[in-house]
Amino acid sequence: MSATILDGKEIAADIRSEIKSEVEELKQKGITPGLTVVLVGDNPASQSYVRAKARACEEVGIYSEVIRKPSTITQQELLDQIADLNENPNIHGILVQLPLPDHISERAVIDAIRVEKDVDGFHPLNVGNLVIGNGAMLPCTPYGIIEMIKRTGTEIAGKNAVVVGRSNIVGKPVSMLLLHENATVSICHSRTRDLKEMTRQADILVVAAGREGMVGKEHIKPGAIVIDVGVNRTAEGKLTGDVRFDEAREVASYITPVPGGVGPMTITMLLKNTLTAAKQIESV
Ligand code: L34
Repeated sequence: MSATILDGKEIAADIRSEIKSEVEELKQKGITPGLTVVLVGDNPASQSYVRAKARACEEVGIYSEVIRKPSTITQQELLDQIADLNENPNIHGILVQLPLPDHISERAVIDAIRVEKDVDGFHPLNVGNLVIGNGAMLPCTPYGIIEMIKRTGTEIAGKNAVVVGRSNIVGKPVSMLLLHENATVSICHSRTRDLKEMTRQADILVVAAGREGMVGKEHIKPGAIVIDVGVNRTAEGKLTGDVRFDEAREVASYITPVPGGVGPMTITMLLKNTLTAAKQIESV
């Protein structure tokens, strides 16, 4: 069997065209959704993701601006910048691209973002609401992953879902979303004793460990849905996932490629969250 490839670009394009028409409706009511992305330092990967985010905003008619700050900025200066954006009536979404330089506390910065404008869904109140199932702003990558799984037409309820990785950005929140969809969820990590034994039980396998090629066909139950969240650069500068794609596709039923899988969905759900934030803040 050869898996069907879950084309993130194609699914993203469908969702973006829905977002675009909703943005047009809002504009007719005099509201233009606005997003500010704050980029600190000159990490090349961050620069490329931030450019892609700005381009995507433009594509759907969302106003966006990128504020670039040198890596020497102090934490207080960054907090002051966020305080300004919290008060700016034209800006409905604030995203501080991670990682931040070591001398700045990511937690302090995220906590400073007004919760209604936290389009990353990283603020503790949004995280808490996500756990409770209380209508939170969902973090973009996990939100995109659930959309991709749903679009396979597969019923998630009752399935075994295994998540490899326990980060605050992906592993933990996607586990919660899968739980809300009534999957039986296991979370694996670097201290898991027998990874293969766990992942081989997965009907839905989400790999977000950040280790190039760590999952191969021996980890995959035949017919599983495999979602690869890895974005690793090889020595030659090529982008690859955490899953060995060529062998995994022989076993899986559906699989996401890297690039062109989860990445474009992450950006699309950011657009969706910005639209949602604008509607909530403007009460429409
Ligand atoms: N605050 N920081 C904050 N929010 C986020 O949601 C992110 N993330 C992660 C890094 N830091 C963040 C992103 O945006 C990772 N990430 C991200 C976003 C988009 C893509 C990859 C990672 C993406 O579009 N990837 C393309 C390839 C891009 C390339 O060639 O470099 C893909 O097709 O996978």
